[in-house]
Amino acid sequence: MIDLYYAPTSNGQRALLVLEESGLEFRRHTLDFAKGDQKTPEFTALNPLQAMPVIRDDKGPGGKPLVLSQSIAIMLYVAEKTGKFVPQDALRRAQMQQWLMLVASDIAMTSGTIFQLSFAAPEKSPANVAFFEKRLARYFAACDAQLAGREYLADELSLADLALYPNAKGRRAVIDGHGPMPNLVRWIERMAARPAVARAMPG
Ligand SMILES: N[C@@H](CCC(=O)N[C@@H](CS)C(=O)NCC(=O)O)C(=O)O
Repeated sequence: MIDLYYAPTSNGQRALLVLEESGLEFRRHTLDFAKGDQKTPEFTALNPLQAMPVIRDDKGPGGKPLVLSQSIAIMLYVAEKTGKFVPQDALRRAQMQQWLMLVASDIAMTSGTIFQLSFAAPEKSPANVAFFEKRLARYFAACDAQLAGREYLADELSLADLALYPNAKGRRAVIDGHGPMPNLVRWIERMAARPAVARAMPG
């Protein structure tokens, strides 16, 4: 059994999505940040960074328990455990890795920076928020171009799609405000229609 420690942010949703799509059995434990669930000694023992998502798999490699943080690491682990979401074909696999890394290093970071600048930073600056929104829109435009004539980023559903979806759904205003990005919008609708995606991220 896998225990998922989760909160409904794009990082948490990424881990939830891959687990829902995988068909693996798991239990979801939702953390309440306002109550400080992420700072308890029990949770800190799972992740000293006091951040979710975290999974604990009681049947990890070698049959031993495994505790893992970092949403993309969790996605890669679930993919390896199930043999899903990584294309067999070498070309598709290389493309999947490129788009997965774009999400991991650029899209998630830029989206997170917009959140920090809007809500957490000591000085608020609409101009800085607009600067990072424009940067994020460039990444989304690249995804839109890749999705022209394709159903998924690497032609078949892969980790790249599951990683991107929470950021694309959560930043829909950036996509619409800097569009049109018709291929990306159709992809969002296609993803939303998948039963596992709808279970993980309803509405
Ligand atoms: N790079 C990490 C980021 C994890 C992260 O920053 N999680 C945040 C929420 S998105 C968190 O748990 N923050 C705890 C807090 O705000 O106290 C990942 O991909 O999992």
